[in-house]
Amino acid sequence: MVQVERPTTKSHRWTRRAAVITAVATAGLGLASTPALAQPAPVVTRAALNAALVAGRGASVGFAEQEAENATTNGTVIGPGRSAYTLPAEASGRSAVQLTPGQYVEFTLPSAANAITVRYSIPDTPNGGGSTAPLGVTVNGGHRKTMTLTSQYAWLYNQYPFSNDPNGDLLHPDWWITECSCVPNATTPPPTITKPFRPNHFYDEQRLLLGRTYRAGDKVRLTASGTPTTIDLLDSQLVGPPHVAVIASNVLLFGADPSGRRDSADALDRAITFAQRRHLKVYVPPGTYQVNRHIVVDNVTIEGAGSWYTIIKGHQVTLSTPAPDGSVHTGVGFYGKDASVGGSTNVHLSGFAIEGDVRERIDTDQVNGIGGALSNSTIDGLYIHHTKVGMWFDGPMTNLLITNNIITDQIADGLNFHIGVTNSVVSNNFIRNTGDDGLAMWSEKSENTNDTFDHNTVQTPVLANGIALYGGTDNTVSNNLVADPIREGSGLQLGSRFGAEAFTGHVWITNNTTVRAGTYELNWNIGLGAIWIYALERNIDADVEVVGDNFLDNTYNAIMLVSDFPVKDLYSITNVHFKDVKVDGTGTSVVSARSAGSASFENVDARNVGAVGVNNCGSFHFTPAGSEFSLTDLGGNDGGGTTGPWLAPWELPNTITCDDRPPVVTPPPPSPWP
Ligand SMILES: [Ca+2]
Repeated sequence: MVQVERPTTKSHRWTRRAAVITAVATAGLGLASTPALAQPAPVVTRAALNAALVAGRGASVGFAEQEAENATTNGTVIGPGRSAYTLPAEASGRSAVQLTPGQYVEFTLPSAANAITVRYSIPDTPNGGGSTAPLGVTVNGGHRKTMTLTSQYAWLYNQYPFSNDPNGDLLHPDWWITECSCVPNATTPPPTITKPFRPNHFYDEQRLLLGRTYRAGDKVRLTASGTPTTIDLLDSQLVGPPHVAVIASNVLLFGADPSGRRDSADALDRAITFAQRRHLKVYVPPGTYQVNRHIVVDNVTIEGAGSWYTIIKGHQVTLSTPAPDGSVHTGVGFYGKDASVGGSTNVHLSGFAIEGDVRERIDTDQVNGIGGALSNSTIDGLYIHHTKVGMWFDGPMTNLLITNNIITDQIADGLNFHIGVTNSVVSNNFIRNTGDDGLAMWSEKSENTNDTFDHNTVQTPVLANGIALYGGTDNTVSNNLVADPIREGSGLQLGSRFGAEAFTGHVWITNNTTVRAGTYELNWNIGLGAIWIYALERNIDADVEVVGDNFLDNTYNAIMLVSDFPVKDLYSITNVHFKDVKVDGTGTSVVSARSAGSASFENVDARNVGAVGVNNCGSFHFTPAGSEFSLTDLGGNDGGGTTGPWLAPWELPNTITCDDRPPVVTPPPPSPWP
């Protein structure tokens, strides 16, 4: 992969430039340099971390990310805070800036830019459904533009599958809930349920081409007007000129409307048919194209001018009768043929945006950005926004390469390999604000085999996990960066659940970094681990190799191995191996074991550990023989925290140290490891 210039490099360069300006100014005035003349250097981070801490991990992206809480503002910084259902918890870095109308946050560009992405939240309407509000954008005090922010795609409430109604009663009064530690409709007197119940999914993001290129050091100011506005971060970048394909089946020649006024779905179909007959690719020039259904793709190449220029945008459409697959809506999406009719092959999609219109979660609806079965295919450089799942594949299928895409603001997963997806790679993609797992492999009915998630960045999934594997054979999760999972999930999960086939062969979890994971699990009322290995429906006994991973600033634990209490005597977790792992900061323990089984540890170094290094409950029988979970010390496991070395001899091999809810000791921020 091409290594692009890291934001820290840009930041240093800007600092030097600022120093030169300051020197010239002070020389002219004959004054000594004073702090008042120095410009504050822009703070560029990755997932709110010093980029040096995550070098080589996560996606290499064309934009620089700046957190609002590090910028100049006359508003109010909120957070940091990690409690679900709050604005700070869902913000990158668990902090943001709140503006009342007239207040601003101002970012200093770290490098030349002609485009920005703003991640923000504005309030919902009292009865749900969302509203819009203007946001003023100026550069160096001029060049005023207005973004129209919306909360129509944000703000969900209540229990699965969630609701847009802030005033609704519980969707499942027969489910146990943690808020009352009870089953509400089986409780007398009935508990009082606070409304809105479990508000979440507060943020959305929006892109803006600035219309010209500004320089490093120029100041982008965002000013709220009309409504209180929370700004989480700003991404800035220099977007290159539109890609032009001359020899192609151009959709304009088949009646597509780049103004977005007329429906262009049929025109795209005609351009695809022509391209297939003449062995051409399809080209979609700059413009916004209205498409309100699936475009079925097979044996075709479709190129846009780049995701900032070519926008395929649709309304959600209610079907008059449900589709055979159970959908009650349709919407914009590019779909391979269903695997039951052989799937599609040789499909290549690149360089466009898919803007959906999905505002509620209906799991039977096929309203995903990309769907169906795509073998021997590539998907590169798309921006997918406001669909249910960015990319959801139902195999069997094989040999799909997914690179350099951005998937944000989804109702459910970012990407899911479902049912027998094999020999496929997901690399260098950026995922933010999903309503379920960011990246998942779900081996339901048949195994996903020999797939890789490599060098992706996943930020702020508001529910579930950054990256999750549910069963499968010989799959790899490597070099990813996962930040800020919020509830009912964590950074990385290996789960035998959701009807998945067993893990078999090897599972490689290699050189990933998580930060601010190890979340609170509200249904269990305990803290999870940044990596969460969960035997719910089967044993986990494949060769699991966790090597070279860094778990930073864990809210609770770094590592959790658990079998749910009702099945604790049925399933175990064995054959898990941790090597060359760094743990920097845990609110509680390095390892929490709540299962029978075993794991080995070699060169697992930890510091700033807030509780006993190993919280070992085993399978909760507490016999004189010790815990049902044993640890093997293969050497080099150094460091610790408040209670001494994290892997002390007295803990080995299976000393019971079980403590459900140890106090949380907030660690210092992550820092370079000597
Ligand atoms: Ca932030």
